Amino acid sequence: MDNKTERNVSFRGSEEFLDIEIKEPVTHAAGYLGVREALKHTFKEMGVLRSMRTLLSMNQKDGFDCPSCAWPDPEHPSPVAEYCENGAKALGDEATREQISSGFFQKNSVEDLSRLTDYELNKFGRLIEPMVLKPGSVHYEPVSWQAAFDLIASELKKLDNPDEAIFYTSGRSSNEAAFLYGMFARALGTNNLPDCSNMCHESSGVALGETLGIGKGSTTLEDLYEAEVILIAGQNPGTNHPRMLSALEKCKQNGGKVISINPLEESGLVNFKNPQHLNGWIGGGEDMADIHLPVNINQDIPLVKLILKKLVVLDQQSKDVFDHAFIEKYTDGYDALINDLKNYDSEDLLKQTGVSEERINETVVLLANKSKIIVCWAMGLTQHKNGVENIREYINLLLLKGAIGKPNAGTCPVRGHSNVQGDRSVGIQHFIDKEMNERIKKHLGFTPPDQEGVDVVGSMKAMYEGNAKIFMCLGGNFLMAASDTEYTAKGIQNCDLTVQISTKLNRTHLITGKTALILPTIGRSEKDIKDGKARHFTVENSMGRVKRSKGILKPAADTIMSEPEIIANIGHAYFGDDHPMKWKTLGEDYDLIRTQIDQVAKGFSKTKERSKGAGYYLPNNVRELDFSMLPNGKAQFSINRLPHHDLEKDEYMMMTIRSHDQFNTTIYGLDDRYRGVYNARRVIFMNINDMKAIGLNKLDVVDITSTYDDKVRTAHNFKVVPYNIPSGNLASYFPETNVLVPYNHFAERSKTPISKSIKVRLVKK
Ligand SMILES: Nc1nc2c(c(=O)[nH]1)N[C@H]1C(S)=C(S)[C@@H](COP(=O)(O)OP(=O)(O)OC[C@H]3O[C@@H](n4cnc5c(=O)[nH]c(N)nc54)[C@H](O)[C@@H]3O)O[C@H]1N2
Ligand SMILES: Nc1nc2c(c(=O)[nH]1)N[C@H]1C(S)=C(S)[C@@H](COP(=O)(O)OP(=O)(O)OC[C@H]3O[C@@H](n4cnc5c(=O)[nH]c(N)nc54)[C@H](O)[C@@H]3O)O[C@H]1N2
Ligand SMILES: [Mo]
Repeated sequence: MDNKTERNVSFRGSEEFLDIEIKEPVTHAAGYLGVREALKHTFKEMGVLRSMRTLLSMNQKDGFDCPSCAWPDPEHPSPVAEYCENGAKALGDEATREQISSGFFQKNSVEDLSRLTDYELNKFGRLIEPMVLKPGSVHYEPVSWQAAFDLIASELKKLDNPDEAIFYTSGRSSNEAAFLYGMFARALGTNNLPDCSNMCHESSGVALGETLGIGKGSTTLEDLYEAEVILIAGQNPGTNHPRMLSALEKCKQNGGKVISINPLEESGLVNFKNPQHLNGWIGGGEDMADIHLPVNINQDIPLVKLILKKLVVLDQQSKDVFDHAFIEKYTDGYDALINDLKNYDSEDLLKQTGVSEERINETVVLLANKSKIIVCWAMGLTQHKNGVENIREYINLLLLKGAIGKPNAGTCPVRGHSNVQGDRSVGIQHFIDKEMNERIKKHLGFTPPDQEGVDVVGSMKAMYEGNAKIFMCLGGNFLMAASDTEYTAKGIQNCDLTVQISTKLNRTHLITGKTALILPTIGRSEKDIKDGKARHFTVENSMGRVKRSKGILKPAADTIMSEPEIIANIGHAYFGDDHPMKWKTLGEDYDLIRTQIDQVAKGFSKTKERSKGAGYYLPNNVRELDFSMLPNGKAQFSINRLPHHDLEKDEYMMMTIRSHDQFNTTIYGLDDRYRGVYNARRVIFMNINDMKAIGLNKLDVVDITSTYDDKVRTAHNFKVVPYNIPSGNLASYFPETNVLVPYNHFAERSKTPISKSIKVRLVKK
């Protein structure tokens, strides 16, 4: 297939403006308005009765797991409604009645479609037929399932080396699909298994692994209820994990305190009106954050260091601020940490944080005599050059306070995609796990490769440099999610074949390899029927609990196929019947996959039985205070450097964040109700004094540029919105500003792109 195609497609989409409207930001999250908004959206997409029936099954014991975030379900879900506004939107988006038939692609070329916005692309509805885009063509055309599987197999067979194929996974796939996918890549002979967590919580995984011996959090949902202090750093639960607010509400009602550490005062952290209680509809709701620390972007390390220095002083006076018995018994590196803290000047640290000393002192007083402390975090900590160190610094605080491995205390990295943690647990990873490889050999009967594969950044580079020929994606929207959109687009276009297993249309279906396939699949909320019987699959939530999920809706069309079946068919087309993995049968009977997961994936056992009802927790060494896998068998204090950005005089530090109307690259709507922005996404939030200083007025139009390694990148046409954000900091929405994130700048060790600390300039138009 060397017929070179230069399709005239746009990786940027439309950069036009609509009629933007700006209002005051809303301080309280959820409540009546949240429910109304959720239902409005879902009713429109799905119809009223279908919506109500489906919402009542979401996150219930015999129902399906919400396709939105990974927040866990309570032991006893509310029988009326165990969902949130954004879960309802995610459902409406997946179960929409809009559909894309083959006639659609006859009418619309990929070139024309690529000029639309991501919002417009998503609105076309569900993909329902397998489609192929042939070399030289700009129109997808229908293809039979078998022809699609055979095409993939024959292209894979042409490769000189299995490492010329890359297999990406987004975190919505079930454990069963992810397991088959990971094992297919290994059976083929490659560990090229990048996944969305490389752009997400990889820094958390690395930091937690290094310090506590497991790349996952240690708290359970119930731990939050009676914590004395919960720190929420770099996370916006009101929008991204709304059901977490119910847990925070319980904590507050039990006398706990909440501290928010964030450049922005995000609405759910100011006040929460719980729609499950009457006072959430008519009353004032629950005030959330007792202390808000408006830290400058990427200045968490100086902030935590300053807090630690102040705690050290108090501990020297009373000897009971730190848990010395815990430190002695379970940790390594205490003296080095305390000595290192002496190297920093408190005034300098304070200046770097941008926070008032009064607020920091309040925080120190609050923390001094408490030990049931939980730190929750998300992308505000992970997506920086020092993402791993950010998290390790917060872990230092927990270790000093003995707030690890006890009830109501510990680490809580709040995961993104609803099954991103499960996908990793069952083998989606580019690095080598020797023990898992041994189990694969023993139980699956083939020898997996022992050479590390590529992660997301590695995949982008491999494609750009022409070292990858086939790029397959199990869900997601790689082009828009990855950094440096132009670089990524060129890489993808270098491939001979790109394959998307997807539910909805996105830009990665339009910017493709020479040949491209769309393989439409069923979503979380839909029934997966085989021989008249409905099948279920399993997922793992943010807190390590494995449970079943079973959709209840009729699938979007009878021409779509489940993810495990698609992968099994690809496996069969490539390996045939004569392979130790019985691909065809695995795709038919998921219990067989679950048996293999039990044999191969660490901690899984009797999943078939134990995943029923509330499911079961995977083992977690931190909960057992077992650090035997770490140096000296102890949890590790760490010494983390201060961040240095060396901003030029006209440079700002910009973070790319989510609006209230999106799920990652899926844009549900154009409003960000909590931040008061309506009908627009091309906006940049800026401090009013910074605007005055350079003569910018509200809604002036600017281009944003970033300069790294002498290369200037530009995002065109953004309207300036004055906002309560610390001076020198800016915020814009992802994915529109991903064009500015350089492909070769990422977190040390985790390689997570620096999406939250991009040095930029503004150019007035
Ligand atoms: N509705 C909805 N739900 C989602 C998603 C979605 O897009 N929509 N995405 C899912 C996914 S995959 C993920 S990973 C999560 C993401 O969940 P979040 O991490 O909450 O998402 P972001 O919008 O990236 O917000 C990051 C927060 O960190 C703050 N921040 C940025 N830089 C810094 C910093 O240097 N220090 C501190 N302390 N704070 C900082 C920002 O102001 C912002 O409030 O949500 C998941 N849930
Ligand atoms: N600048 C910047 N970039 C970022 C981030 C940021 O904060 N700033 N966040 C990063 C983070 S945290 C993440 S997790 C990544 C997200 O990266 P991805 O996971 O790649 O992106 P999504 O937008 O979640 O993928 C959406 C697509 O998934 C498909 N899909 C939805 N449901 C299903 C399903 O059930 N099965 C299948 N097969 N397909 C499905 C649909 O076709 C939909 O268009 O983006 C990262 N990129
Ligand atoms: Mo994520």
